[in-house]
Amino acid sequence: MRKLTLLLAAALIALLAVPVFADVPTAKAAYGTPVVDGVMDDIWKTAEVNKVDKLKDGKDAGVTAVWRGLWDEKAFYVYVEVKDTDHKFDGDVSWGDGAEFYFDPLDTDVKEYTTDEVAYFGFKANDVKNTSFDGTDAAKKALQNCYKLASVVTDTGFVYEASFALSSFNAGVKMKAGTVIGFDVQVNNQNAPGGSRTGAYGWSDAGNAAWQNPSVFGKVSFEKAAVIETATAAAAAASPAAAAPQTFDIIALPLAAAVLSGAIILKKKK
Ligand SMILES: [Ca+2]
Ligand SMILES: [Ca+2]
Repeated sequence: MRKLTLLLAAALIALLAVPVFADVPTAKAAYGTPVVDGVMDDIWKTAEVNKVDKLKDGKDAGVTAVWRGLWDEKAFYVYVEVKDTDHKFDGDVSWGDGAEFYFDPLDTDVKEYTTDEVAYFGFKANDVKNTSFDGTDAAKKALQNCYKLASVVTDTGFVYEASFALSSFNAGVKMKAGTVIGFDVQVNNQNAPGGSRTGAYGWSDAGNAAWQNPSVFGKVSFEKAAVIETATAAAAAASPAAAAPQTFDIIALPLAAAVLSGAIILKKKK
């Protein structure tokens, strides 16, 4: 009987230990520093790919999108690729083809935008200076002053690359491995005349609630730089142009790029 009581108590503790955010997605941001220009750096290839595929508003028009995250001691970086062949930018900022970035960098899970720890903004893909921020006055100003954003419009879609100096947004944010932030991406699509949004897709938020409720954001953890323990890889990365078989160069060059960017730390075997 005592054993059963103990088992029941353990089951109850396990249940209570399940975090309240269990239903929001989690993502990993790899370590490294890209150039914010809308062009994919090699370092982005080391980052996890996350789908922005929850239709949160309006109708699905076949638009698809993915995002990746990186971090370093200065900033959190985001790279979003959108496939959307019908470009329209009419009406309000949130109605035209574009995107929105949501932040809860201290992972507070608050349920409204009444604290300075949370804020978000949106923009149209063809004019990233045409923005719309929301949050407290202090939070909006802090977010406005901490980011860089580039957009590239092609026939087949849009690319957004951005940096967010989150410790300047809020001094309490620790830019180090193990940090977890609240974050979400929304992709807006317009493909009909009239200046209205056709539909919107979210990474985490599936109910068009993120603009009112930061607790629906997903979670992003800052991962440690990968460590590869090999003596030969270290030698190859230090001198990628050294005479070596061609097949080896194919591996050595991206490896060297990743090492230089900080995503991979080569450690000589002892
Ligand atoms: Ca870039
Ligand atoms: Ca569109």
